[in-house]
Amino acid sequence: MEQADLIWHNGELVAWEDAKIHVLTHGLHYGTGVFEGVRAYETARGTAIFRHQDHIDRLYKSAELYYMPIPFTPEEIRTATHELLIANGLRECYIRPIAYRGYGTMGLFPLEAPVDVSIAAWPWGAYLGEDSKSVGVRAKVSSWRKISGDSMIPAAKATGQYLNSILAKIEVHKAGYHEAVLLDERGYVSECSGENIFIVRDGRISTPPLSAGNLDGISRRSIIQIAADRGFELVERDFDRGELYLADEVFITGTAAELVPVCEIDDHTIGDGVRGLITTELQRTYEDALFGRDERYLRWLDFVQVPAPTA
Ligand code: PPE
Repeated sequence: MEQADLIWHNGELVAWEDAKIHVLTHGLHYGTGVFEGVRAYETARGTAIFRHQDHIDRLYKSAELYYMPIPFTPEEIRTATHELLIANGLRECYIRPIAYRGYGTMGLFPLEAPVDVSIAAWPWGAYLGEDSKSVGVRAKVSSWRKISGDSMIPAAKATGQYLNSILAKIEVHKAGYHEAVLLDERGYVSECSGENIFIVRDGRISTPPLSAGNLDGISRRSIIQIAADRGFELVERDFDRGELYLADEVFITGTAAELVPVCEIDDHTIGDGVRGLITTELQRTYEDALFGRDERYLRWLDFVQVPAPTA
C-alpha cells in the first residue's frame, strides 16, 4: 500500500511507522471494532471529503450497536480528519477511521476494555483495478451466504463481520473472478463483498432493500438520489440470482470501488458485456458529484483547505 506521513491516534498525530498497537488488543482477538471508508477528492474549489458527516454518523451508529462509546465527539473526529489531511498534504485520498476495543482485558465481555480511535489516510487508486470503471468486472455468486440479522448486525460496519466478505472474496478470487456477490439466507441477492449492487432491466433500476442484509451504503444512497434527480425509475426490492443474469446492466457501488459496471456474472454475459447506457449516465453524474462539478450535490462535500505542496 501507499503510505502517508502521519496517522491520528487517540487525539494525537503520530508518525505512520509508529502507529502500532499491543498484540493483546481486544479488537485483534475478537473483531470488536467499527470503521468507515471515506474518500476525499480534489475539486476546483479545493479538497472535499465526500459525504463526510454521513460517514461519521454511520461510524457512531455502528459503535452504538456494539455498545462501544467513542471517547470523542463526532465534531472532534471531523476536525481531526481535516487536520490529518492538511498535515499529510493529502489533496485526494482514502480515509479510514476506526474505533476498537483496545488493550486491557481479555475474554468475551468487552465493556471494560478501552475504546481506541485511529484515523489513517493515504492515496488509494481504483479498488477493483485500473480499468474497472470503464471495462467492468467479472463477478461470481459465492457459496457463502451473507451474515443474517439474526446472528449479527449487517447494518453495522464492524471489523469482525468482514470475515464473511473475506471468505466470499477468497473463494471467487481463487476461481478467477474479480468480485463476489453474496445471497442472503433466503437466497435473494444481498450485496458484494465490499459494494452494494444494482441491476437495470427494461430501463428500470432495482437494488436489494436493506432487509436483504446489506450495508446501508452511502454511495448506494447517493445513486438512489441521483437516479431520482435524473428521472430514472428505481425500486428497492428483492430479486434472486437468475435476475442478475437476465439484467441488461449490473453495477456495484462503494466508496473504495466507486461505481463499477459488472460485465459478467457466473459466466453469463450481462447485456452486451460492456458498460451499459444507464450505468454510464449514473456514473458520470456520480463522478460530477464527487468532484464538485454538479451544483446540486455540493451539499455532500466537506471542504478542507489542504495547502499546495511546497518546493
Ligand atoms: N457493502 C459492504 C459490505 C461494504 O464494505 C461497503 C463499503 C459497501 C457496501 C458500500 O458502502 P459505502 O462505501 O458507504 O458506499 N466498503 C468499504 C471497505 C472496502 C475495504 O476493502 O475496506 C469501502 O468501500 O470503503
